[in-house]
Amino acid sequence: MEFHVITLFPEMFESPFRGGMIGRAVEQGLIQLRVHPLRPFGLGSYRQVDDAPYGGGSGMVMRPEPLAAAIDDVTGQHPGLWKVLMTPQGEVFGHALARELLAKPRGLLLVAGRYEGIDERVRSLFDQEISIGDYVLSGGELPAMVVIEAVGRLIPGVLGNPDSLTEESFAAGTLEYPQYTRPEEFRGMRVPEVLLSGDHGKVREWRRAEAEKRTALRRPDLARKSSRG
Ligand code: 9D3
Repeated sequence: MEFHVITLFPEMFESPFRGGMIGRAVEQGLIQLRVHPLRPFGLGSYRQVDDAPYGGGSGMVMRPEPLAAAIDDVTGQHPGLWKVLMTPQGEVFGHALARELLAKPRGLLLVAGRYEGIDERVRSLFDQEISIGDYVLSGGELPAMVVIEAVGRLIPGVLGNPDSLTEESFAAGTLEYPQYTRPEEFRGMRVPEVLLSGDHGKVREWRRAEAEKRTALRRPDLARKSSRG
């Protein structure tokens, strides 16, 4: 799958995707990640990409021309990309949205904004607007990386172990069951006896019940969703 990003800070995308699962998928050709700097599309000899807001106020707004030129350039070379603006005003990202983005056949173009926002007139150039949650970040770069990681790990072959996908807790709508490894006793706390019993049927039932309890207690919103199916 192809991921394209337009950003003023292309170097932010280097180290997070070098190692790890996504880096490996890029090396294997399962993911193509292309980061396109916005700066060369800036105006004048200073390559200006922002300006003061009409009507006054503090902060700067991204001018429409550089964004539009960068989007035209990328989509001219790669037709059919699903164009996403990363913005605090977007639809809140989650597992269901990750699955929808995975299904975009020509890949994704994620645009990361900076400053106080973008000129309202470039909104119409996008297919979708996405936020990663209700907290303030400095720009759309980290949100774009979150989307790339969450969608990327759903691509068949990207995860080492295919079991971990089918058991994915957010897909099932529950939190994970409690996990234990060695030693059998740590600071007086013992591993639940059932996990040492070797009875796989009992283990499965215990885990299901614990996951359900934990979800009801900590994430009643998820519990309601999963009991509705
Ligand atoms: C503090 C400024 N805010 C109120 C006037 C507006 C604002 C503008 C730009 C707040 C954040 C940003 C930069 N953030 C993003 O571009 C962004 C983001 C985020 O901040 N949180 C969650 N998801 C996203 S996606 C893009």
